[in-house]
Amino acid sequence: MELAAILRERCDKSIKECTNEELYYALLEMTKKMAGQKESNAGKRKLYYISAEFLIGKLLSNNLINLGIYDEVKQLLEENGKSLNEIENMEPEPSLGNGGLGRLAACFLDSIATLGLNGDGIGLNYHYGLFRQVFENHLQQETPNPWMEKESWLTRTDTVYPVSFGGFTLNSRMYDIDVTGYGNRTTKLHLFDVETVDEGLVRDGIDFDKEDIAKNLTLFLYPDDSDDEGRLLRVYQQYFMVSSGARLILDEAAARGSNLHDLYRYATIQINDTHPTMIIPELIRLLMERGILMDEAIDIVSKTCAYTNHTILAEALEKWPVHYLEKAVPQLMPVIYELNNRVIKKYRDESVYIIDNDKRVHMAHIDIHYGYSVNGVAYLHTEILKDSELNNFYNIYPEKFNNKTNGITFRRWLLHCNHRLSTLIEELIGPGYKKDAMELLKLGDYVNDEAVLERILEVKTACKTELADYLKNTQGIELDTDSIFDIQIKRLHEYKRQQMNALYVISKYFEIKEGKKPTTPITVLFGAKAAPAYIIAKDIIHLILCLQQLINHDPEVSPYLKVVMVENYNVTLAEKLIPAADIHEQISLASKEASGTSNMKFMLNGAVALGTMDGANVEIAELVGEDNIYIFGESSDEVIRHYEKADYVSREFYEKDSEIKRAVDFIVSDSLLAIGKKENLERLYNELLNKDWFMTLLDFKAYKAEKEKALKEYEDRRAWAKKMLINISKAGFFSSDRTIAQYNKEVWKLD
Ligand code: 26Q
Repeated sequence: MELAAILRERCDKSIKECTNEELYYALLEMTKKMAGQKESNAGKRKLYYISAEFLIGKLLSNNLINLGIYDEVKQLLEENGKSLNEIENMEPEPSLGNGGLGRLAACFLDSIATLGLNGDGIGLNYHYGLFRQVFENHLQQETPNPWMEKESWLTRTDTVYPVSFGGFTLNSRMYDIDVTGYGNRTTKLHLFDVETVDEGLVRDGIDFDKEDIAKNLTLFLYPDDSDDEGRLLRVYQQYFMVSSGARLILDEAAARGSNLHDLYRYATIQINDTHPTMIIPELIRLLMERGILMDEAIDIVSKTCAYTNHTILAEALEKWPVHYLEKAVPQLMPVIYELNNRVIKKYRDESVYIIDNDKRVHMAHIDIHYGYSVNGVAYLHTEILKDSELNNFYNIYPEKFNNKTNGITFRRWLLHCNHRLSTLIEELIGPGYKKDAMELLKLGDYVNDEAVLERILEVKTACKTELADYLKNTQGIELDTDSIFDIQIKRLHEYKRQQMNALYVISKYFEIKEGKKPTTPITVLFGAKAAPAYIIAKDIIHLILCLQQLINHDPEVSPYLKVVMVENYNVTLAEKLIPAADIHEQISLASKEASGTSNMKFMLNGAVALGTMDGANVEIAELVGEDNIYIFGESSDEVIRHYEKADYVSREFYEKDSEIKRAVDFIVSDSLLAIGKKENLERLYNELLNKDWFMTLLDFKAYKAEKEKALKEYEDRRAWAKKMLINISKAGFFSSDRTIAQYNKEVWKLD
């Protein structure tokens, strides 16, 4: 084994004598070498998946699995008294994404590599990524998350491009991460970085000088907030990424034989949400610089770029003021004005213009007019885009619209995070499901097999114990592994309605106080980061942490109910939490969650969903059938009607229902005010009572009733195990291999 040789070279020690840290770096070196020796995917036409976020997570285990040497390495280490798990703890998690969109991009790269497609990722190399979350006085604080150590998965390349902004130019250097495919070749993730970045710029927490672009451009990933001074920096980041990416794409296409007039035969670019949209005007500009006339340049680029939409929340659709772009990227403005003029000449409907009357540039409009494909990320989401949010565009370009329901890579979200379950599955149906996820359907043969159901339950219990040990060691949190693990993990956003779950906890607390005790104890687990400038989201975290303090220290209640909010929820924690879940909460207000992807991960790991008919929950419900999922709440059609008529008044629900009133009032009760901050709790209380934009109180009663049903049905362990098995067996559709194969067949058409 190569590892021993690497260790001799690095520190002249045997495996036994090495520290976990030394072993981690040696394994990193070995894995990088092996990935580097694998052939890259090839072909004439190449896909570039461009994204401001790639939430790749830790890479060591995943790479060992994909290279087919995981078991061998684990065993070798064990023979020498070492644990791969502990070595993994040495690896910092690169947090180059906010949440779903960034994690999706990472799953897609895994599937592109696995399917052997000719495609690479293009993004930015943020030095601190997304902030690290710490809790102080029951409040979220943000600190930097340094992840690039002296050695990392990054390989510095010699590719450097000058990128010009209004008034100055920065050098962009490309760093590569090899993405290993499962038993196949590799692709690359290209991350661009400024040479002049200065980590010394960071002051308190994650505060830094936002003006000094040369020093700060790739310091942090922007959280999805509305922090104004940061917005301009985000434009600089975006342009830096797309300009570097566009140069790379043109160079590579030319090297493969393109004369640029036929660029679309050599390259196709998937634009991940609007963040990389400026690649459209940038490519047009670069083609014109190379002698191609405007008309033709627009035509070429329009045949090269495709756009994925991930949201219907109006506030999340990017609209940049013209004066931002004039200042940061003046060279793009003539192109953007021309693109807009062509739209104005052709269409009278102002809602499809690129620049609006308030002089804001609608990035999605550029993508839709000047790209060849527009897709949503789940069936319902795409239908809503076509029928309402983007209906005016759908009427113009019906042929461009298509759906690509999201997926997840089973290598990370089953093989890596849940060895027990993947081993059991392999024992039952063989290894074929690892390459063809639909083979999981074969598990259907076992739904009435007592012995198998028993073993599924044993696996779950073992995962719960493992999570409990991990949280005890890392966060000092105690879990009762005999309790029902009810888990909600996702970014904190009002539309995802963590506040509804918190209100449930309050009402359960009352019941227990009044002597109505649950048969099996319940642990409600949360994990969520809030954008630093998102005040109400931070108030919701505050409420949950205050409830945790109150309930877990109340001897009357805590034997039956516990609330746990894990600190710094990230990919690593998700990998521990998901296998341990009994129930997972997917409770967004119907129509608001484009897809969700944790719902798919939980399902694959044998948890049962409690959710609304939103995003991909709709497809999950259809696959597993109503006995194997808990659905509640108003439909997306009804919700959309409420918004149109503006007829939802939260106060009415509060006044007419004493249970709701009591739960909401508890937010500002003496018990909670003794623990938390008056200002925060009162603000949240007022928000729920006077606004409640995402209709928490509307669905609360139905939510509570359905959750009680789930908790009751959990008691029949055999019936529950059957639900678990059915969820696992139907999860194959949500493999990102399926999603990527569909993108390729219907959009990219790589040869
Ligand atoms: C925009 C402007 C300025 C600053 C930040 C942003 C910004 C950053 C991140 C806007 C949006 C995001 C992230 C969005 C996201 O993660 N969307 C999720 O995408 C998943 C993958 O498709 C879906 O499953 C989720 O439903 C969707 O919420």
